[in-house]
Amino acid sequence: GAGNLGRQLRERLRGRYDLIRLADIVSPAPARDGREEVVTCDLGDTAAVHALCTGIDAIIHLGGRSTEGDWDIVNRANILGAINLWEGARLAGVDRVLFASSNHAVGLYRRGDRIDHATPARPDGRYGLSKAFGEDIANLYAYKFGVRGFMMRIGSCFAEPADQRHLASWMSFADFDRLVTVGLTADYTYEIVYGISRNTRAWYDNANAYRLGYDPQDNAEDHAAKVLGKVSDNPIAEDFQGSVFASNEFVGDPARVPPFRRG
Ligand code: 15L
Repeated sequence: GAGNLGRQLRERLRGRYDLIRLADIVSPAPARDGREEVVTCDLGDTAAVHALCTGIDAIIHLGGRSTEGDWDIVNRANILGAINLWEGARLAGVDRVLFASSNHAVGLYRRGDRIDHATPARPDGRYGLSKAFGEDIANLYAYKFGVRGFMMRIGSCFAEPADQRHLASWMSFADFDRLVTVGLTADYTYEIVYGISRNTRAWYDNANAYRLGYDPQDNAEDHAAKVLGKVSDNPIAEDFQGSVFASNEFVGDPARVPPFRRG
């Protein structure tokens, strides 16, 4: 509820539901009316997370670590945090969990690869791996325990594209709202979709999101003039979709990372 995307969504969802409970490890801004509650909660605190899930129909899980981090940080926030959250959802009978997965769950595919919702994870770091774990725990809880899962592999959700890479990966805040609305209302059990706008240069085939009703209205291409040519001088970062998340600590042989092949 206090993070970049949570604050955006809070404004957009305001008044749409009987109750929106906003949680964060730091205090979210105070509740403004009878339809908001704010809770300060560490995702690693099992009892607190279970309590958070009670009396709620749908969880939008944007919490935890949102960039690369040491194992102990990623483990507590994103691995233990995911276990606590999905178990809390199961115990409380929550209908669905929408999860902010990330392009970094598949960040070691190349920028020339066109991947889709069925493409296996290829994490580009500890953070990306924790997002792949979130997708997998959601899969278990969806099929085995009936907690619907909507996995949004978010590209780059910012006010505007900031560099050339974002021409492929950007999602506007308005399209994020549209995607979340699909996740809150569509009929599904478990789905993976890409969290991007209708970008001309997208690396992702987002047909699965469109099938479920996502109709993005923005296109990063409208900002191309400002960001074309804004690239780094790091060849590994420029090679992989995950950019610096992929190149940081990379000591392997890029030639041994195969292109994506279907089937
Ligand atoms: C992410 O997963 C991060 O949370 C976000 O801050 C951006 O770095 C984004 O990926 C990206 O790849 O642009």
